[in-house]
Amino acid sequence: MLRGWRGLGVIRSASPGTRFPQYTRGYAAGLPELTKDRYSHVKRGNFATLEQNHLKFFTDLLGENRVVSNPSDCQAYNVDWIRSVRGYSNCVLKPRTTQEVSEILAFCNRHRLAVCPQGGNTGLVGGSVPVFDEIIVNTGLMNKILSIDEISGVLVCEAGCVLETLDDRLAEKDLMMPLDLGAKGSCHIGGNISTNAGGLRLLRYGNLHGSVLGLEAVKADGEIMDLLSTLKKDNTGFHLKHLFIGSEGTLGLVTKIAIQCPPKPKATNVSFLGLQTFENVLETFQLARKELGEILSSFELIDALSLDIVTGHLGLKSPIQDFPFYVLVETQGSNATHDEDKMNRFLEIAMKTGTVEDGTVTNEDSKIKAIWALRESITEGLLRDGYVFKYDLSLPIKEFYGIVTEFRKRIGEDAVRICGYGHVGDGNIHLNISTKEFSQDILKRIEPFVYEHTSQLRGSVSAEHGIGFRKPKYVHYSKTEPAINLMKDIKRIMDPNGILNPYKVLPS
Ligand code: FAD
Ligand code: 2HG
Ligand code: ZN
Repeated sequence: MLRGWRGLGVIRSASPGTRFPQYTRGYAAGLPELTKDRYSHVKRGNFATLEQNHLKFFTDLLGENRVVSNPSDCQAYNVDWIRSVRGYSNCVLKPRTTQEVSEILAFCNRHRLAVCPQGGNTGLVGGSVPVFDEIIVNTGLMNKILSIDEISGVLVCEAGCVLETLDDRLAEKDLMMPLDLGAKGSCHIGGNISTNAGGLRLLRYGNLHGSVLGLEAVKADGEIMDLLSTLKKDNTGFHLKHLFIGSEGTLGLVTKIAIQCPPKPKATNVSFLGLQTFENVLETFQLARKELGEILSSFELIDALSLDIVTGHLGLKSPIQDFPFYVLVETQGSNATHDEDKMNRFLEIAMKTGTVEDGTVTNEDSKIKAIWALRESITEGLLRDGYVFKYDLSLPIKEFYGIVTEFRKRIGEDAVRICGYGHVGDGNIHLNISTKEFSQDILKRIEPFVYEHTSQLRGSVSAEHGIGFRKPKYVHYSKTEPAINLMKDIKRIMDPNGILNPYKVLPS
């Protein structure tokens, strides 16, 4: 029989939504090599170099406090959260209004100064920091909530609002954000939209192309595109907002957002289950879809070596004994009794048929948070291994885990750890290969094989994290040449001087 809650003990550190010490992390653990040295084949574009008169324009516009130009103060904005890339920009700008963003971009465009838009800097593909000396436009001070319509559930806010803050404010009105991710305490909604972030409940609430009703963005030449509709239906020509969703700051800087928010669920149940094989995981997923139907809000996989990261490095405790695989199954609904009945029936069948061997289930807030921490803290814990090679793949569900075993064969003991976790419900696995430090040799043994393999299975080389700096040359594994050419044409029209996030997303 399924066991109740037990053995969790005190949860230390890393609760969901912990605000990451992003601007100090790099120093404590050592700075990565400069990107220009590690990836020396990438050449700086023909952009201007920052001069005193440029800085004077920015300080006249923003005031001294919102222009960071001291190299040591700029350092933290130059390093990405997983310490994989590092630029050397000596200019970080912190606009407060769309008008200021517009004037910054118009000036940069006129003077051929390259720009790197930056939100919470939690991106995992090296897109959020400069490659060379691009000017960083950080949206941290554009953090006002403009309106929450309690009847329609529409939130309108500025791009720099932190995801968790938005969720907290919506909760006061019995609403919630339609997306959730482990970085919620630091990432900005503008960053989420620019990466089309997926997260932990996409299975239930869909992706941002569906929930974003409108947005405002500033083009490379400073022109403001007011697409901030709050209408659910608006078929007046091309749906331009979609160009900014997931284009990772290469087509414009997103400044405001209107987003459809679902009601906050009245009942949440979370179970954490232990399984022997990946086949058992698939059977359990199929059962969950059948038995939990519309209330299934998450179905997440954690393999043994992934759980070991959070129990080992972060001191979190697993509520069940050791297994090769674990799944976290969540329901969200409006009727506690109905939802609990469904969850219990699902668990009974899973235990009876033997697909699940042990598990725990809870509807208590603190315990739900503790279980989620096991899943959400993996990314953070992995950094303690050393350097992490990250792959975020969409694969046919049956082949989902094979890539992890394949790499265990290929790399074996030369890695500290090769593990897989992710969003089974969305067919999206996170393959992570950690090593003591960055190694070109290991990189060559992983890439391009990992992408070739994904492409052969007709998967996607970037399911939800984006392309950023590290993957442009692999886009062709998931997109045809005509599609890539059309993307390049769109980029040329919207940013003819190529100043917005150069070296990212599009292959050269
Ligand atoms: P940044 O990292 O600052 O920027 C990301 C990209 O967007 C960059 O290319 C940047 O130039 C661009 N950008 C940022 N703001 C703007 C703007 N206003 N206008 C135009 N371009 C902009 N991602 C997922 O999809 N699912 C997950 O489950 C998930 N979990 C994560 C868990 C952890 C612990 C961490 C560290 C990261 C996770 N991520 C996940 C990745 C990351 O959090 C998301 O990509 C997030 O959406 C990035 O938001 P950000 O504000 O930090 O953006
Ligand atoms: C998650 O699902 C994130 O936790 C991060 O997308 C994945 O660390 C990763 O590889
Ligand atoms: Zn993910």
